[in-house]
Amino acid sequence: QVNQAELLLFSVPAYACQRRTTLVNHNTALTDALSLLAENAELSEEEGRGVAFRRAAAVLKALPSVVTSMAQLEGLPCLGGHSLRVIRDVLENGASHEAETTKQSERYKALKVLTGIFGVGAKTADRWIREGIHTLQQLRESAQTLNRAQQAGLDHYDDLNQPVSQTEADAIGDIVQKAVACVLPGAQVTLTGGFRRGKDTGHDVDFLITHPEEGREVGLMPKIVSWLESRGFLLYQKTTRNSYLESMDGPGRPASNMDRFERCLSIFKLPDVEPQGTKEGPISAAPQKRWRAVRVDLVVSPISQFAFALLGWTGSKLFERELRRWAGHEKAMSLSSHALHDNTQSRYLRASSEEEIFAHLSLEYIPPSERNA
Ligand code: 8DG
Ligand code: MN
Ligand code: MN
Repeated sequence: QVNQAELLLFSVPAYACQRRTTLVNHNTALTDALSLLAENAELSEEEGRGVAFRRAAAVLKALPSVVTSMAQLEGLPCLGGHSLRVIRDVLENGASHEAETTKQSERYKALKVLTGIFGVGAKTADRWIREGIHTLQQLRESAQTLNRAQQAGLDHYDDLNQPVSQTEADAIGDIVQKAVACVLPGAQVTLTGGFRRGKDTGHDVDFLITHPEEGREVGLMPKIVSWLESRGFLLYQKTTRNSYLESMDGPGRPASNMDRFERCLSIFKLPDVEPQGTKEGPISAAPQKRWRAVRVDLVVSPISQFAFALLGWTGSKLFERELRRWAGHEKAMSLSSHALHDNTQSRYLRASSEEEIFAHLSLEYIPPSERNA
């Protein structure tokens, strides 16, 4: 069917941080299959396989039109043998046999349900499955002790597995804005994560908070949390230092910041903002719930690190991973959400905007809406 003369060949750079990936995806049949296999690998703690499938999916997301034949994929990066077999299956048969089989497997279904509980990762889910726990009902009836996060996750399971809308994200933003303005006037709140990339739903809402005067942000998180807690906006919160990846990435954070509590994983109690009456449910005498639980991540950063934190918390996760890989492998630099270290010059490179960080890395600037790798 494909006319060789008009064969549409694609060309894509190797790192996701070199590409513009919008939310418009012309190859969802292919990327859904690869993403499902990536997710399954991650849930099975096969990180390498997971990344390989994620990278393959990201290449296809960046293509300007639909792929119709294997020949068009000639020369594209990140497409290993396994990913190519999956793609061929979808192109020839309309579906990936492996993806379909995985989706229907008891193990995958159980892993999905259990890791759908906030606070439950692949390891815990795997342990429970080996003990015969495959469903929420079985978990509730079991003698498993849950930690505080998992208990909250189980209590609010349905709410937390319902996507957060932009309206809800805005409402949460107003609350956070108000809290921050009350406890530290002049402090600034920025929406990050998927919503900053233009997504219209999310699994949570992410905010980055700073103050234009260095040092004024110290001790801010506990004050925000107290404000929210005293007004009944928090169903759960855990405030910690932000140590994600930094510990493995070598230099990235000045030791003087080690005692700063800067990250808060929380569950908000959000009063209803979506129009009512669309909610289905049994007709009963029970009073209708007038709020819903929403996952919210808060991060506080000193202004000197703000650009790094903004870049680091905007995502996507693969885009972030690829930025770090590019920095390390191509530039001999270490990038974290605190700093950029030039390993050749043995010094930190300053930046007060995301644009400057891309420039330090010799990358063309990619705006948030095009970081949807
Ligand atoms: P979603 O919520 O709409 O599903 O998508 P998202 O907003 O892209 O995903 P996310 O899980 O909320 O993550 C947003 C970004 O934050 C992502 O780039 C990864 C990054 N991130 C974490 N945890 C941590 C952490 O502990 N430290 C740092 N520096 N970044 C983190 O998710
Ligand atoms: Mn998010
Ligand atoms: Mn988040």
